[in-house]
Amino acid sequence: MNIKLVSFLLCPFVQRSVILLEKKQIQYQLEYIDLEQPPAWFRRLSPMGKVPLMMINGAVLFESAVILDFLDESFSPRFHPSDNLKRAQHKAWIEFGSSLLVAQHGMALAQDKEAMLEKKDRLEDELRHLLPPLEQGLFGDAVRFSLVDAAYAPLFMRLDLLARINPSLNIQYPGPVAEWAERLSSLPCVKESVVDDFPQQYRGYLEKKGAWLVMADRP
Ligand SMILES: N[C@@H](CCC(=O)N[C@@H](CS)C(=O)NCC(=O)O)C(=O)O
Repeated sequence: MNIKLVSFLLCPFVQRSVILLEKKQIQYQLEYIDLEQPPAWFRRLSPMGKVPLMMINGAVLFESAVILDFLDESFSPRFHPSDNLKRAQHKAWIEFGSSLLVAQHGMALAQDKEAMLEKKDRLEDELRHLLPPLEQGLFGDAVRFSLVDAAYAPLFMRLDLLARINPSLNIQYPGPVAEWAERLSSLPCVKESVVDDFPQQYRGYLEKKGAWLVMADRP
């Protein structure tokens, strides 16, 4: 199969696919585009104008959760549970993870301290929803990788980076969420899923957008 993934350098939704491609050791090409000035071919192929866009032998796929499903069904080993109900639960939590990514992005780009703190409080509340499934061992563990892992690792990577950029952020994770975040960040497929200078690129993006979290320490 000839697989090409179209990406924006910092996109967490694309990163989900990259994590799975790396985990399954699938050959692929990655093409970065400028989302602010997308090429005409991209606008033609991407109905919602969003990345990730995946081309498989010329056929087009979009939406990160759909791409994860396709890769999982097409290349072994399978990481989605074989049980129908558990698989549906995993898909539901991946959807929740997408809403957390949107919330994290909003917090990261907040233009003033008040807005940032308000978004941070909301995100912390939402993160607490992860406690019951984690305590029930629904998502897998150190030996069982899951697509939920691939879907959430980009979130925790960005939260970790933000906390390094501005230690006052100090996000409060419930214990099992903190353990999960740490486990995901140590996985080779996660480490290899971003460019080497990702922290600098991410910071540069936040600076360009005037995010309070990076501008706060400026005179
Ligand atoms: N629901 C989509 C979200 C993808 C998404 O929001 N991608 C962002 C980049 S990280 C994008 O392409 N934004 C361009 C736009 O909204 O115009 C998915 O899961 O793939």
